[in-house]
Amino acid sequence: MIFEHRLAMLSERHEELLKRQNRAIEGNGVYERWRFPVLTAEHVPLDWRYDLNPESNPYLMERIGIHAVFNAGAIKWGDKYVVVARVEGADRKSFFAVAESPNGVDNFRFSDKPVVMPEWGEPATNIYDMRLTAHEDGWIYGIFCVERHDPSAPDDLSAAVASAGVARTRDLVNWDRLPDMISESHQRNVVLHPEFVDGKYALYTRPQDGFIEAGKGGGIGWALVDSMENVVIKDEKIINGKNYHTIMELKNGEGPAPIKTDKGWLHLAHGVRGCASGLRYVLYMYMTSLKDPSRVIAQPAGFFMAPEGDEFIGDVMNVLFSNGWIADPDGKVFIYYASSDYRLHVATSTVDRLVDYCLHTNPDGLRTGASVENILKLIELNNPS
Ligand code: M1P
Repeated sequence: MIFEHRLAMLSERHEELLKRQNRAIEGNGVYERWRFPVLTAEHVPLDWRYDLNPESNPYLMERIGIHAVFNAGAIKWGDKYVVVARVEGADRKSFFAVAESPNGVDNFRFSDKPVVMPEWGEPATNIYDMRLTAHEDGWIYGIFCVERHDPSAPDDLSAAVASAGVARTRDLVNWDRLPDMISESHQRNVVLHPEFVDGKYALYTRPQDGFIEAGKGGGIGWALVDSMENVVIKDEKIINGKNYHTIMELKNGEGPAPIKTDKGWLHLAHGVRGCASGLRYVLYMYMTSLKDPSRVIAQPAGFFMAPEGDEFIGDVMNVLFSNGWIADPDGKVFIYYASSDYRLHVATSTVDRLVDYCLHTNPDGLRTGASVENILKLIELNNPS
C-alpha cells in the first residue's frame, strides 16, 4: 500500500517537473534569465535513485541520494539541445549525465543511464565540469577536471591534485578516454578551441599553484599542442589575467569553448574574488581576434551575470559558473549556467547582442575615478545642452 501510493505520487510529481513550461524574464537588454532551473537533483530519473521493487524496497525509500545537478557542457545535437551535466551524489562524487531538450529552455530529460567514463591511469576520485568542443578534426572532445588525493600529502585528507582529463566521442554515448594532460601546474577549467591554430590544437588553460589557490599562477592561459592524444602543456602564456580590485582578483577561468562571430571570438568566463562571506564567483565576457584567438580585443568591465535571489543559495553560496552554451544558426544563444553548485539554469541572448555588449561596454578603468568619468560621459550624451 505504502509502496503503491508513494510510487504514484513520485511518478506524477516527477513527470510534472519534467514537463513544466519555463518562461523568460525581461532583463537588462543583454540577456534574459528564465524563471525555473532547467535541471535539478529532482530531475534525475527515479530508477537511478529508487529500488522500484516492492519486495526489496517496501517503503519505497530513496536508496541512492542525488544532491545537485550543475555545471554542464552543452552542444546542439541534430535539432536537440544537449547538456552533459555534472551530477553530484549525496556521497559527494560527481559523474556526468546527458540530458536533452527540444527547445533549450525546458523539458530536459536525462538519457537512460549516466555516462560511463573510462578511467585513465590511477582511477579518479572525482570528475566534473566537462567542456564540450566540436572540433574541426571531426571529434567531439570533452575536457573535464580529474581530481585525486595528493600523493605527496597522505595525512592531509583535503589535499587534492587537479588535472585535465580528455575524452572524445562521436555520439555522446561512447567515450574514448585519452591520457590526462600533463602540466607542472594544477589544471582545472581547460577548454579546447574549436579550430586548429597554426596547424595545432589550441587550449585555454588555467595554471594554479594549488588545488584552490591560484598562488602565483592563475589567469586564463593559452597553449598550442600537436595532438590531443598525449597533451603536455609546456609553453603557456596568460591571455586574460587577474587584477587588483576587480571581479577576478583571486582567480578566473574559461567557461565553454568560444563562439565564432564575424567580429571575433566571444568568450564566457568566471571571475572569483574573496570577501567576508567567502569566494564570490561571477560570469564575465571578453572577445578575442579572429586572426589571433589569443589576443583580447574587448572586455566589458565587471560581471556579465552575478547571482540573484535563490541563485545565491546552495551548496557553495554566491557562485555562478558556466561551462556550456549553444549558438543556434539563427544567432540565438542559450547560456547554461549553474548557481551555487546546486542547480542548472538557462539565460538567452543573441550573438548580435553579446557582441554589442562586448564591443560597446566600457572596459574596467581599474579605479573609482574612471568609473565616475564613464557615468558622467553617459549623462552628458543623454542630456545634450
Ligand atoms: O565552487 C565553485 C567552483 O569551484 C571550482 O572552480 P575554480 O576551479 O574556478 O575555482 C570548481 O570546482 C567548480 O566546479 C565550482 O563550481
